Amino acid sequence: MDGYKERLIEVVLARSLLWDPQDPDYKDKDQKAQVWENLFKMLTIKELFIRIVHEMLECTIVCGARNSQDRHSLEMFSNSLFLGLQFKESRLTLREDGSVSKLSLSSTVPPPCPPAEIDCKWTVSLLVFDETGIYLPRLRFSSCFLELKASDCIGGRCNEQIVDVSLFPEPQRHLLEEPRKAFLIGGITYFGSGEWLQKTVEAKLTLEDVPYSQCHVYTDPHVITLDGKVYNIYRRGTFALYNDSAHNFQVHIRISSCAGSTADGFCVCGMVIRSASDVIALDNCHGRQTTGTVEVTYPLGYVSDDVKIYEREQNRMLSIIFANGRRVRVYVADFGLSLTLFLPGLDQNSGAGLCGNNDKDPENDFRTPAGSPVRGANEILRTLSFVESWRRVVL
Ligand SMILES: [Ca+2]
Repeated sequence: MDGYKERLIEVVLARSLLWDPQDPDYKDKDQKAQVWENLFKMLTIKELFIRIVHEMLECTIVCGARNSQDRHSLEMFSNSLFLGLQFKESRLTLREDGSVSKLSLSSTVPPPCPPAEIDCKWTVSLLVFDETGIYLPRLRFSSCFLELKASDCIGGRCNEQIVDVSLFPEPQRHLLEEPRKAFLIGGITYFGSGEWLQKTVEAKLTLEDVPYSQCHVYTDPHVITLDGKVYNIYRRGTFALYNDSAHNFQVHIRISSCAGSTADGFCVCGMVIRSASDVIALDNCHGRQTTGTVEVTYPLGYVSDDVKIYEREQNRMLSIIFANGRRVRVYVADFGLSLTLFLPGLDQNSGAGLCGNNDKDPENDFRTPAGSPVRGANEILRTLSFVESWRRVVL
């Protein structure tokens, strides 16, 4: 047995039998100490065995009466005590809405470093894998790297190192029906003259899906807002479909006469999406494209790697997917565009526009850009006022 484990056993013996901080009775250590003090007046330890297997320590004890060689107990076994680095939150549930959870890393034992060895430390690199071992990049940490120095440990206790962790949407994934399990693995590197055998520290994660909100604009054009309110747009012009300044995301649509129709009508002929510094325009408002097609351009001349555009059904179906989880799906019909805006749970209660305010309440969707409720003598006039309030350009 190496010297470090012998030192650990000395520490355990010095702490009487209250060695398991995970034990629910540990809070009553004062009371328990009193019980033991009284027992020790009558009892003595006949046999004591301490085993360390990997990072687990277990004790076996046989007690007997002080005044008798013959009277003794059966073998009693302690709970296992983990020796090493561990996360306080061994299980953590993360919701797919970007909310922040805390992970606390600490050591149950002091580092095997001489006090004068000031550079002695552990470093822990964090990675997350799903149940099949596939790396999950959509978990984000405030730091992917933790460092515990010997100076963080005083008197056998080590200060906690805390990291923030958030789960962000996976843009190309279908919605999950069940929470997904994952594993947070921290790879440990030890820098010191002593011995440290533990190679990893782990936490079990449950990843909870947060359903996307969807806003539909279809045919001539009917709208179903993010909160489910249904209305029609009977105006031409350019309108703010959705504006979320907090997340730097905007979608504008242009409504004109329906392509191929001699009758007056109202159809979406183009749209512009801005996400941070990326701008994507879809246009068939100027007659340059044949019926049933749309021109995709980048007004700033480029888009970043945060944007992916997929085309299906002979370019009739376009999916514009952003790394932050927002998506726009566009169907290019002969008359114009039908589209669906998908927003992750992260965006709830943020943003406004013709798609409403995304707060789960369809009754309050008709609000102006200033946030005031739209009023009207009847529902038709109220709808017109609401649509007009989000107009940006008159055609
Ligand atoms: Ca609402």
